[in-house]
Amino acid sequence: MNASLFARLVSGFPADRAKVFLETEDGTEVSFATMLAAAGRIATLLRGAGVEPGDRVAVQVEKSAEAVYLYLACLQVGAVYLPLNTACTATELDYFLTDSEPKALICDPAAAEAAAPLAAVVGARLLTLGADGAGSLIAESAGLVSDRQVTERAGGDVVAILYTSGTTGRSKGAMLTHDNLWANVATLHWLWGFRPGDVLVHALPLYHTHGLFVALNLMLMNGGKLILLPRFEAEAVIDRLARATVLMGVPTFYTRLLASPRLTKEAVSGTRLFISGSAPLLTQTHAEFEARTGQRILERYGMTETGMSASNPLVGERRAGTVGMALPGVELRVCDAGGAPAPAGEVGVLEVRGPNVFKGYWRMPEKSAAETRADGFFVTGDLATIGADGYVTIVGRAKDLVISGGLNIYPKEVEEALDALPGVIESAVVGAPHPDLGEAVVAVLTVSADPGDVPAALRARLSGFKLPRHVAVVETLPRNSMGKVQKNLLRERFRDVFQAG
Ligand code: MCA
Ligand code: AMP
Repeated sequence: MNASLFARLVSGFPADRAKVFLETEDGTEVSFATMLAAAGRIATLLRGAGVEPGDRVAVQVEKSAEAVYLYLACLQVGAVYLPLNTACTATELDYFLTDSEPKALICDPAAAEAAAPLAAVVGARLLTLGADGAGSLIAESAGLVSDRQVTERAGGDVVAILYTSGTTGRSKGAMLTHDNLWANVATLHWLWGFRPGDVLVHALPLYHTHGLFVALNLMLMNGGKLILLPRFEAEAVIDRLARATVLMGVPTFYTRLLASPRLTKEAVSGTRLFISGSAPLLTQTHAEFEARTGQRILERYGMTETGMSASNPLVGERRAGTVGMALPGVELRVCDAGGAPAPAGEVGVLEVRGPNVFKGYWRMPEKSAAETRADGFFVTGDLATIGADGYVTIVGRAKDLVISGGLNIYPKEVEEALDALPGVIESAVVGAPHPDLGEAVVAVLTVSADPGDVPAALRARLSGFKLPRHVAVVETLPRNSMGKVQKNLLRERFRDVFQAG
C-alpha cells in the first residue's frame, strides 16, 4: 500500500469532488476538483524542475488557497515540505536554506530578488507565490497537464521538515514522517469527533504544526470545509463563527476574542468546539470564555517534534489548567533529569513515546540522540505532573524558552544578537507575563555605553516577534556560585513590566 500522506488524506475526500473544500477571505469557494487539479499542475511543474522523492521544497509564502495547493503538490510528488516563517530575516533564511539544501524555493514575489543569489548557491529552482496567488508558481503551472500520479512512499519516509530553535546552538530541522503525521491526524479526527459537515475557521499561520498538521490536515482528512483567513483578526473570526463548527487557536486568540463585545452566546451558537494549544491557556481565560459563551475550551498539548501528545476529552471533563490525558497510542511519563521515573503526582520532565514522535533532527544525529532515551521516549523539556486519573498539568519549562503569542523564542538566540551590539557588555533574556501574548521578551543588559534603540538595532538580524518588548539596563546580572545567570531572579524582578497600571 502507498503510505503517502497525500494518498491517505485524499481517501477522505468526498466522492463528489464538486463539493467545496475551502472558502477564502473574500468568499471565493474552491472545490476539491479545483484544488486537486491545481495541485496536479504544480506537481508537474515540480517534477519538471527536477524535484525527486525526498528532495526538500522550501516554502516561504503568505497564506492563500494556492499555498494549500502547493502543500498538496509537494506531498503528491513525495517531496519533503519545508515551510518557513514569513517573518524570517535574510540571515535566518540563509541558514535554513544552506542547511536543508532544497531543490526548489517558493517565496513571495517581493522577496525574490533578495533570495535569488541564495537560491543559486544552494542550487534551488526559485519560484514565486504572492498572497493574491500571483507569481511564477501559478503562471508557469497554468498551462501544464495536471499530473494524477501519486509518488509511492513508505510510512517511515520523511514528509516534512520544520525548523525549531534550540536552547543551545543552531536551529534544528525536525523530520516528520508520513506515518507520524497520519497517525496523529487520524487519532485527533476520531478523538475530537470530526464529522461530515464540520466547518473550521482557519486563522493560524500555515508554517507551524498547529495550523498545518493539526488544522489543515484534519480538514483534508475530514473532507472539508475550511474558512481560510490570511491571519487572525478577532472581528473577522467572529463574523464567520456563525457558519463554523470548530475554531483552533493559541491562547492569544481567545483573549482577543474576549476583548470584543461581539463575542456572545448567540455569535457562537453553531460552533461545537473551541480548541486551544501551543502555549498555556490561563484558567482565567477558560472561565471567562465559558461565562461569556457557555462553551468550555478544549486544551491540548503538543510540540513540533511530536505533533499532539495530550488532549482534554471531547466528552468528559475538560479540566482548566491541564492539557488532558495522553492521546490513544501515545505514552507519557514524568522523569527526573537522569531519566528515572518520578513518583506519581511529582513534578518532572515530560517524556513522550508513540507513533507521533519524529524521526530525528535533519543531519544532527547527535542532537536527536541527546533528546531521546534508550527506550525511545523523547524528552520534551516541559515540566509536568501526571495525576492518578491521567490528567497532565504543564507546570513550567526545563528548557530556556519564551512562548509569545504561541511562537517560540529561544533566549540564547536573542542574547547572541544583543551581545553583538555596540555598548552591550552582556545580556540575559527572559519572558514576563503579558496580557495579550501570554509572555513577552524582556532583555536585561549590562552596558559600557548607551546602546540606543535596542529593538531597532536588532531588527535586521531577528524576526520581529523575537524583538524585546522591554529593555532594562542593570549594574550586574545575578549569578550563582557556578557563574550561571540566575534567570529565575530576573523573571521575578521583571514579572510586572507588562502589567497595566
Ligand atoms: C506578531 N508579533 C509578535 C507576535 N506576532 N510579537 C510577539 N509575539 C508574537 N506571537 C509582532 C510583529 O513582529 C509585529 O511587530 C507586531 O507584532 C504586529 O504583527 P502582526 O502580524 O500584526 O501580529 P498579530 O496579527 O497581532 O499576530 C499575533 C498572533 C500571531 C495572532 C498571536 O502571532 C499568531 O497567529 N500566532 C500563532 C502562532 C502559532 O501558530 N503557533 C503554533 C506553533 P513589528 O511591527 O514591530 O514588526 S506550533 C506549536 O507551538 C506546537 C506544535 C503546538 O502545540 O501547537
Ligand atoms: P514548538 O517547539 O513550537 O513545537 O512548541 C512546543 C512547546 O509549546 C511545548 O514544548 C510546550 O512548551 C508549549 N506548549 C504547547 N501546547 C501547550 C499547552 N497546551 N500548554 C502549555 N504549553 C504548551
